[in-house]
Amino acid sequence: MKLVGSTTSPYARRIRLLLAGTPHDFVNLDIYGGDRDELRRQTPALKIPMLEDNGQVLYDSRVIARYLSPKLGLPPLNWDQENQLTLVDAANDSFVTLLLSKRSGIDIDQDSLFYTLQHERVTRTLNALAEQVEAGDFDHWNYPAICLYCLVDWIDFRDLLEGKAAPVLLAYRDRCRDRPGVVETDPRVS
Ligand SMILES: N[C@@H](CCC(=O)N[C@@H](CS)C(=O)NCC(=O)O)C(=O)O
Repeated sequence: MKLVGSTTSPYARRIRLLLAGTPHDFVNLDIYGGDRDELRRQTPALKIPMLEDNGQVLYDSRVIARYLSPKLGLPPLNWDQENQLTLVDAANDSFVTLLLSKRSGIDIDQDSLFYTLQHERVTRTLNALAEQVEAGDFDHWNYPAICLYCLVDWIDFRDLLEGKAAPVLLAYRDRCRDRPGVVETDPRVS
């Protein structure tokens, strides 16, 4: 099994955590720099993660997790867990958009429809996720919990985390420190 990703991608980290303890090759690409050609060879979507297993290629972390779950003996997600994943993905996608905009020299605090929508989405999704954390809905270390962990640790790593949800989410992140694979996949050290 070969996982193509990067050590900094929160989406690739989800799959690395899901695969903690399962033998696999991890290909670490610098997708915006020197490994762009390799990324082009791996996926026309030009996004990571990507998984290859016995000739089957899979794009998108959500699809990869669905493919891996039965192989790892995990139960399918219920509808509430699918919704948790959708909230995490919505926040993560908007944060990636904000970070790439910043790196492109765009003022992300400008009064424009596009950036107003991204800011509103990250605020509302993080608030909703923090409420669910407080209600105990992320207490079990399953795939949605892994994804929330990766989101929160990544937005902290990128200095993007602020607002009233931040203390609850950071406390959640800190409680997950001992989970399998978390230390080994820390983007600050790997
Ligand atoms: N929906 C995708 C999102 C993956 C994604 O956005 N990955 C980022 C890296 S963190 C990426 O490859 N970005 C490349 C780009 O946007 O050009 C998934 O869940 O796998």
